[in-house]
Amino acid sequence: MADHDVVVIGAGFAGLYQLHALRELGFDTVVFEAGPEVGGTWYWNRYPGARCDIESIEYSYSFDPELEQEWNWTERYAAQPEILSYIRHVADRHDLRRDIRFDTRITGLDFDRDTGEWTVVTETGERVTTRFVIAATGCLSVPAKPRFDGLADFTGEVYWTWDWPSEKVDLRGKRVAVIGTGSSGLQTITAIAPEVEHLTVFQRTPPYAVPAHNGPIGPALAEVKQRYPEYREVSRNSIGGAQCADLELPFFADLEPRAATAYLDRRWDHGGLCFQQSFYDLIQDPQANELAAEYVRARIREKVKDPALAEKLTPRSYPIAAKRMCVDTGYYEVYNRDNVTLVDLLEEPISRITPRGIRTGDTEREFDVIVLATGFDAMTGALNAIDIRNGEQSLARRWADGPRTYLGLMSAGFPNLFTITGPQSPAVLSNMLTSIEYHVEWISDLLVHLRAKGLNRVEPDPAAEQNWVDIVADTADLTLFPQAASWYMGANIPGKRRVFLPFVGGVGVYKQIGDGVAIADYHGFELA
Ligand code: NA7
Repeated sequence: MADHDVVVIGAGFAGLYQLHALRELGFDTVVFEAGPEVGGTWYWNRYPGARCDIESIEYSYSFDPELEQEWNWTERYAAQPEILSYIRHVADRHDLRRDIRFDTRITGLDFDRDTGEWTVVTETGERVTTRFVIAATGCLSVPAKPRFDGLADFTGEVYWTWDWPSEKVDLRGKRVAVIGTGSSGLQTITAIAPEVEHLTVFQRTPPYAVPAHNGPIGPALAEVKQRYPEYREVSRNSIGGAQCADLELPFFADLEPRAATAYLDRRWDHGGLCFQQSFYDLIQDPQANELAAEYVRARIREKVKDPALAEKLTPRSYPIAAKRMCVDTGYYEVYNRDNVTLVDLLEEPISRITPRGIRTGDTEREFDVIVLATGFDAMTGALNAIDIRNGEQSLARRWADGPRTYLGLMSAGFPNLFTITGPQSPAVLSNMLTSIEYHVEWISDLLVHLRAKGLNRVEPDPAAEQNWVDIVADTADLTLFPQAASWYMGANIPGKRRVFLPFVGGVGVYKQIGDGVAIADYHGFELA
């Protein structure tokens, strides 16, 4: 008999809700968490300025109506400390910590076909058996760690945004370099520019950033609290798992040019990632996309006083939204400061890091601090970091040419192993909270179904899995996403096979498919 019914890996938003849900359903469940505290992404990514790019009203659990009512977000977009307090509050409120083993990294999973049990192996070699494993390991939890020659010889301080120290880092009076201009880099740059002596930003690819228009949350929260159930229902059936207030979603071809620009104005004024939903087909129609891209480029020229600098900050090499867009709180304005310099790595690539600073070509710039904001091995990184085996084969090997899943939930040949917001589900293209809750509830329902039928094994039928792999690839090919070298494509990791990782169809469509599969007696899954 196995030690547990279910082992959950990770105590972030996904793992915590999965623990709570299964405990309520009477499953003996234990969570293993590598870190010393709950929070996952929001525990580790505590760099200055770290903030969610989904609105607080949406970036929260919906499963607990009392929690919805009692928690008061202070800002329209919550900062990392507030999100972490929220997660801690949820852990306390539901007494979750007693079933979480902290500081315990899982390094191996092995399925025994004879016993039908998984053996879970920890970093220290401890072995635990379980009937089911649920990987709540996060989509952006394993850092990319690009190689910079000489980094180990740098005599100043080095910080990675994903592993920022818990104690305050004093950057006042220091010469600071930031490498990377994705969301993490942008937020760090915006936060630290006013306090450092000099900031030098090393940019490889300029992002498209839209303003957050962040501020106190105001009466919006109280208003939504009065109709949270209906509000959440709309989000669950939307494209991105979040709403853009009452803004409509027109097809670009239906709009006169002036009307199209008016939509972009409205979205820009509203703020945030809703900008990429200015048109229903913004990521499909090249003309729609170019109009939106050109709109952002014009705004950059307005914000940055030096035209040559504005041009360097202007993205031109890929469609807007084909890489994750950034939501900024004064990013471009930072470059009007006297203490900020931009180094365009396309003109002068980094040749090495020296003991005193960073060398590009013949130029060596000296720094006291280097901050690396260089991204993550997205979606598959955390799963491939665990040696997952089914007796004969490893999951990493099976996924060498790209992930193979059915609905992003399970992989054929690896029974009783689920992934929450796994590759080939909407995940990173959506409000993660909406997608997490859907998966947690879908998996919980399936475990209840198995228990009720006296069954103990589930895995995808290989044909259903192949069909899903094809659907994910074919739908991505209908969009402009594959035109960017993004982490959605695995392009930021040397040697990683370039396939589009998330499902582009939207959370509403995905929910219809997932619900339909469940209603049809888990069609495409083999239950035994
Ligand atoms: P991102 O979005 O992957 O950004 C990483 C940045 O680091 C990006 O600008 C990269 O440039 C840059 N980078 C990566 N490797 C290098 C090297 N070797 N040299 C120079 N520059 C490099 O990660 P974030 O952490 O900012 O954001 C991740 C998600 O977190 C975000 O989308 C939100 O969902 C929250 P590149 O574009 O590859 O040229």
